[in-house]
Amino acid sequence: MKRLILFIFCCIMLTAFASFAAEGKALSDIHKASDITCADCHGKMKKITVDDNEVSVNSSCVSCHGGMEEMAKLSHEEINPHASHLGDINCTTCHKGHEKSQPYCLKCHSFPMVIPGSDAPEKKWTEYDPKAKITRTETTDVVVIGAGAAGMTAAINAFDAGVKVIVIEKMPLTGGNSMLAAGGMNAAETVFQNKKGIDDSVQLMYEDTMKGGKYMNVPALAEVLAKNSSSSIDWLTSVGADMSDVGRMAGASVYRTHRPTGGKVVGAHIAIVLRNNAKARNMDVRLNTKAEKLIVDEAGNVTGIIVQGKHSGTYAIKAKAVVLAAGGFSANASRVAHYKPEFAGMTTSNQPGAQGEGMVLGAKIGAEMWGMDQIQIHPTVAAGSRILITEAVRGNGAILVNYEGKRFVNELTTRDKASAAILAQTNKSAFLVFDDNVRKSLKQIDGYFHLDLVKTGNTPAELAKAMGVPADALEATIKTYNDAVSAKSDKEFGRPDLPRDFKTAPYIAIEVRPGIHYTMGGLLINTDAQVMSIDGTPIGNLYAAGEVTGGVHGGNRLGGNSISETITFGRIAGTNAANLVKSK
Ligand code: MEZ
Repeated sequence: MKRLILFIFCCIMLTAFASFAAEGKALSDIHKASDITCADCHGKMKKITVDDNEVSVNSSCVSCHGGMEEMAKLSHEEINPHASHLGDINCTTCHKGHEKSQPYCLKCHSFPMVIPGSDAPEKKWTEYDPKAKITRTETTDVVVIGAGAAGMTAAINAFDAGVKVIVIEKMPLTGGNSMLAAGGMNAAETVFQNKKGIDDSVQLMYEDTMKGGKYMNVPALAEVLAKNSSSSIDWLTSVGADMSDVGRMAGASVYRTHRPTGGKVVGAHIAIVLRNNAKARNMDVRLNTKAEKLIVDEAGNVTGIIVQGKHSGTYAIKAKAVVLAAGGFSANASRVAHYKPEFAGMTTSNQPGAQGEGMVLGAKIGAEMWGMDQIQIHPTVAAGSRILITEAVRGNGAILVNYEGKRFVNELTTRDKASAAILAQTNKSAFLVFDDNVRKSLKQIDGYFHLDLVKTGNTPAELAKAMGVPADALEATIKTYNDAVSAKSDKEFGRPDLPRDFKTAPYIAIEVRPGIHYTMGGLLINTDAQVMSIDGTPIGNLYAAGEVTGGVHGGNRLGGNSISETITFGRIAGTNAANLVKSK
């Protein structure tokens, strides 16, 4: 009965929404027209105030409409955002009361989806005004800027070391770009490699990382990455992550890319685990809160930050240590074009928040910037989209085929080389080609079907027709490749790992093009995750971790090393920040 009432209520609301959407109304107007008052959403108070996490309005949404699970059951559309991979996020991530509502996923995807209030005016962050009134000052031990994997890891480690932590995140949800990480996390000498009999070493991971980075990496940082990778897997496991599946990424000598069972997407899993850990500890994580400025004392030591809360305005947080974990700038097209004019106009695999403001905060107080023009393009972003087709698809067996129906590169070469090879082909694109056995080996491939990115055929010739490539050429390519798999040797291109031949229908293809994926440059740190200044000394009280930093990956990052970096340097930054606080 309760369900029926809820269903009828939602139908009435949706009908009302549909008619209002056409008139450009915000959600608050739509509610008002259904006799829902301000107090129904905001509670009875003399002056309406909304906290930056929008907790009270979210609980009002849930008390009327039900939570994500209930909402997911009401929708029978194929694309069901309430059942999405983002986990338990605020309703207000997508639905806004007084401004434009927009499904968060539409910032990157182009699903045919309109939600109530989607044609109301958009609210943007106001430009930082140095003269803005500081409305209040709070104090804490450690403040962490950014709630991606690096920031949340740093925050949880600092919190567990016994200090008071505030995390700020400008986006309406935690996860950052890490949430989109698909392939996995590189680590050497792990329990999971051991169980599978994989012979790997810290030294080999270090060498692969240096070679992949064209030996431009800061060696000591690459060493820290490799040395701590196994304990980072242990730490993630201890907080509830499943990193037990081990695959292989381009540029790696062995299977060392850890991910959840069945080859599920790693980033969303880790983001949800870290979010749940913060929740379980009742940590102070402030969404919709943007860092504006690092506060420094006369000696140049960082003593806090000035932030802008979406609702609460400009305020200061005084802290004994600050951890910058605000990510890279792959989604900042003009900044990318500034450093790499040849990448202008390219798509990106990144979430819209990846703008690089954290680097600017550091640069403004004299931080040393490392390799800002070292920008990585990922070879396989689905053509015409922002959807990354994980390297794990190639790792699990897919080949790259051009419009002439031929292979043209060792698919497991590094990203820079694979991208350059694709850009040299007809249409500057290529197809990932594989069979149903490869599909079954990697759970996340089902998502590409769901997103309608695949072409299929019951035979190689049928697939060729769907792709618009010559059938005889594709048939010959697949036969030659299958022979190479049987012979365990790829004479044509020297692919080092040939895990599966293609004999099981349906045959599958996804058209791909390179897209901006990762910025290797950023704030130079030392092995203690302290941010270095241009005069070569660490900046007092300032730590950094993740993509906001530069130097770990050199001139080209290996797939799977990013999540590895976020967890390892996040742990180091959080622990060292806490130790510093305790030593004061
Ligand atoms: O680390 C990455 O960027 C990665 C593994 C991406 C991917 O292709 O899945």
